[in-house]
Amino acid sequence: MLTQLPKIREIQIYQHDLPVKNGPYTMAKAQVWALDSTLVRMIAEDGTEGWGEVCPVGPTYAEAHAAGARAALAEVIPGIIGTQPWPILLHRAMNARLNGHYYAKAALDIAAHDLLGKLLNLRVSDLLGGTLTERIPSYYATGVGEPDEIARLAREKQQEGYPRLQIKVGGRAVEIDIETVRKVWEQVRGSGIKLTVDGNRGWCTRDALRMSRECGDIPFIMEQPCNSIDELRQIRGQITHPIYMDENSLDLSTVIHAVGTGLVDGFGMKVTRIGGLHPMRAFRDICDARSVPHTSDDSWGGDIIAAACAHAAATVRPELNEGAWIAAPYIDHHYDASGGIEIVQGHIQLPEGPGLGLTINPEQFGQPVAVFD
Ligand code: 0XW
Ligand code: MG
Repeated sequence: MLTQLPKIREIQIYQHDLPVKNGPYTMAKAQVWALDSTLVRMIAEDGTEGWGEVCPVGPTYAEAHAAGARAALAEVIPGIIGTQPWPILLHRAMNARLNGHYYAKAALDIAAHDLLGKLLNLRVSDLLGGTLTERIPSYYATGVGEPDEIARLAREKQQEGYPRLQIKVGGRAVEIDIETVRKVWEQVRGSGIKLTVDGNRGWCTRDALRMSRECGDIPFIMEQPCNSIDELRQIRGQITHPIYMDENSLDLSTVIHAVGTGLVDGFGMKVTRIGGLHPMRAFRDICDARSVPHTSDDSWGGDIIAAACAHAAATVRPELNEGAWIAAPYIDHHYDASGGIEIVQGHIQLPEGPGLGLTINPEQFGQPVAVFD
């Protein structure tokens, strides 16, 4: 007799504020002081529960915002009550009620993976195909800042053990960005640290070309320098620096096109933007097939997002693994008081327990903003 999974009985939505420690956090087109996170608690017929989260880093970073996530969740959740928490069934049921809005659906996808792992006594990384590492590389992302200060921070983070640095640029004169990158390089050159310069869509093609020409001796990766795919294509043949796509990689179809046409050399991928861990697995395998490096992170979020990113990143072929950025250094509390996800010497230890490996007490979030059963 094969085991049938218990069905999803109830889903609760919570709202939770995450103030930015030592804020604001500044990017080319966004400055944030506090983030509005949305949590979902998925409870099965037998009382087992899974947690999911989505936390856009403000309303201008991506085509996503906190109130939009909650509205989309209210639209899809009635369609998944009574479904078994298998990812394929879940995504079918969600897509039958709402087109797109992947970032909102991702919260339910993450909760279903957590629940599934708890029901089967397996870690999420194993559900995703198998765990390749217990110690996941992370990276430090500076905000846009004053050149000497960013250079000092870069040195400090390199010495702390981070294997990779992401320098934020854009939203100001490109001369200051160039000065920043040159000063960072003076501090970390020879250390072996990987370097990315992230424009967060903030440069015009002229500025991206200038940065590449004036820093031709510095081996950085240029991440999402301009706003659109067409602009990336326009600079692609004119620069020698590798290009990674982040914000433009909105769905698997775009990823297939970008990989298939050789438009970019890698991705900064966000688990929620692509729709959760199930599509993330497909994304990982597309990249694996063409040896395309990528991150496995998100734009912001607490322990739930951090754990989801860590589990996804633990399954990536090591040569292609650009690591998992998590927001923990900017958040002053954990959802799981004793087993929260932390960065130690630039790396994240994969949690040991089933599912995401977190223990979460819902009382800390107050009353749910919506309950569906
Ligand atoms: C560095 N991140 C992963 C965090 C911020 O949300 C922006 C993002 C990125 O790479 O663009
Ligand atoms: Mg980025």
